Amino acid sequence: MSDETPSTPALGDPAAAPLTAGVPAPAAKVSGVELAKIASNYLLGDIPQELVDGAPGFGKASIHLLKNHGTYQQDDRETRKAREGAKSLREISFMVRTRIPGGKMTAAQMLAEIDLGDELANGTVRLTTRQGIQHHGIVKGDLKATIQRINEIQLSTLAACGDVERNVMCCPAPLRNNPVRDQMQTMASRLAEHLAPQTRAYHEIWLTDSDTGEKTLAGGGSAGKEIEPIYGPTYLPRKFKTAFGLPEDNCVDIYANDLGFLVVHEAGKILGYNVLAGGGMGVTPSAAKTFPALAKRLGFVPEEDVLAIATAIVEVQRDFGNRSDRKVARLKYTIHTMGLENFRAKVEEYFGKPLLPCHPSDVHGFDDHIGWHEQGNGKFFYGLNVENGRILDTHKTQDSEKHAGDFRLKTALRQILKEIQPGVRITAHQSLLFTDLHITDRVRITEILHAHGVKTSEEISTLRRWSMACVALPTCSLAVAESERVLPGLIDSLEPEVAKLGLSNDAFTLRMTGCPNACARPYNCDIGIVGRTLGKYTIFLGGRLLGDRLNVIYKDVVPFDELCKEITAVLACYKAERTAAETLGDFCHRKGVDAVRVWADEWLAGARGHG
Ligand code: SRM
Ligand code: SF4
Repeated sequence: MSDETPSTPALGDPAAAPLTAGVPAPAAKVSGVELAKIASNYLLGDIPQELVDGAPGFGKASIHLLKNHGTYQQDDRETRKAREGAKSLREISFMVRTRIPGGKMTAAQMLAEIDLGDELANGTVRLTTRQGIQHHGIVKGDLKATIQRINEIQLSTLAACGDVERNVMCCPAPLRNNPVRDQMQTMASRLAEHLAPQTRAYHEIWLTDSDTGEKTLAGGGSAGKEIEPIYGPTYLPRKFKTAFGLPEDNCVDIYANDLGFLVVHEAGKILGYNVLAGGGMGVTPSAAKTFPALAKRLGFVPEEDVLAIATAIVEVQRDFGNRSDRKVARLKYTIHTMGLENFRAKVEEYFGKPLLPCHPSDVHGFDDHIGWHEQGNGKFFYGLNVENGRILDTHKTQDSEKHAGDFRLKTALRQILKEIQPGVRITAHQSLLFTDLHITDRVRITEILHAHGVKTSEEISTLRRWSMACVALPTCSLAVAESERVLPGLIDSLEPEVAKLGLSNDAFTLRMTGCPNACARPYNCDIGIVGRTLGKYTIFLGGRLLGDRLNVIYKDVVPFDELCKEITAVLACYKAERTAAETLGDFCHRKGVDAVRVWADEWLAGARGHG
């Protein structure tokens, strides 16, 4: 990864953050969320009573606790206006997230998730940037049935959200000719299981029949026993995210995670893992103490020490993370506050031995696994690009008016899953892999997609393939601008401009979010577009496909309607001034955003003959 400091700061700046001697925040000042956790008896709280109290939603403490169970209380923000004069402006509904380690599923599980979306949610299914699945629009009365149905298919929502280890990401490519990926994927699943919360509250609330089930209290029945041996009663100060990736294929964006395991391998054998710690993207622009950060290279461990080092790091974060101010409670702030060397020493103390120095290997490649690939065992897998992860049937078009009324991805997927029964994997780019295919399935999958107005991955532009957007409006309570709903249109406008510049085959990442929380990881990609306020965005440049360098602000408060021309001008500059084989991100980083801005503004003003 690059240690160079950008010339123009990204949002927030580590240098501006306070250094407070590396000690935990005083217990007296713990945040409201911490108080809710302390009082909850291992995440039980008042959820059982409130679940059946007849009110449309939950109380404040339960809303916090419910996240750990995989659900968010939300409302469709667009219906608020229509409800003026009603008792409440918010028509409460719930988002439910399934945690799927490494995004690995069966066809039957995926079909069940699609059915669930139709029967209890809003009729769509959303693949996430962390290889999970979200449903929106679930009413309180259906929450238990939703979570039960997800558990019936051997998946879980426990710890999909909340102050715990979230979905463990792992490169999903099913390459059987190289045991490294299989072995790494198995390790990711083991770690997910190892770090899953142990509380009985989840089972008690969601999986016990409330009429006939035994009435226990989550922690109460096991007095004297350690309920949560790793987390303890207050879990972690904040969300915690882990990913497993390869140097030649950083498809999981390993440097954006709290904890990364970068596999070190030679001749088909895993030598061990480089351990990376303290990555995270979210920032609060009004709080200078917040900043996006890439994970730091901490040390190397042999395979047998993966669970132990992960436990040690989680426990250090548990004991030293900030529990009074949630804005600075992620591991990146703990490391910043303690200093990397103190943090490493503390981790080694918890680990019980010194860490070996990092192996020199680092990320140098990236594969989104889209398109047709041999698996290595005589079978194939196919990566289907799902635009922004949204699986639906719609009268809206995929990317042009030509196919209006014609786009039925959900129905196409149902047919593929039922007829061909492939293995399924979700990528960290909100897309799907169908695995274990026969050569003959290629024609049939293409037929099914076309019959439902869905383009194959080969038929979409490189630009669209490498783009992604977060959910944002209307469900996300933190969104200040549109994202998923407007990115396809922006790409429609950009495609002809990119073609005119002769850049249609150039791969660069374009990621959009509806606020600075950065759920589509816009701060380490080539072009980041981050919602600033309704209809206006900040453009970031200078990260790259490899995800190992943060980008910096290029222009701020740009109206949506101007994004196409602003990005086109940057691409024109890239086309004119790049060196051979230089990627967009590397070019912007080398030239510097200030110089790119001067060039692009002249181009837009016509001074360079093309404006
Ligand atoms: Fe996220 C909060 C959606 C990946 C950083 N994220 C949210 C919430 C739950 C909004 C809220 O708190 O009320 C969003 C739900 C919106 C909705 O209506 O569905 C939300 N985040 C998503 C998803 C669905 C985006 C997507 O389009 O795929 C992703 C779910 C992943 C999963 O399956 O677990 C998602 N979120 C991410 C990522 C990317 C990643 O993890 O690789 C990030 C940046 C990395 C990071 O964590 O730093 C991310 N989400 C945030 C943050 C900022 C955290 C921070 O440390 O500042 C928030 C806000 C918060 O936690 O306070 C947030
Ligand atoms: Fe919501 Fe912001 Fe995350 Fe987008 S980036 S889903 S707007 S929290």
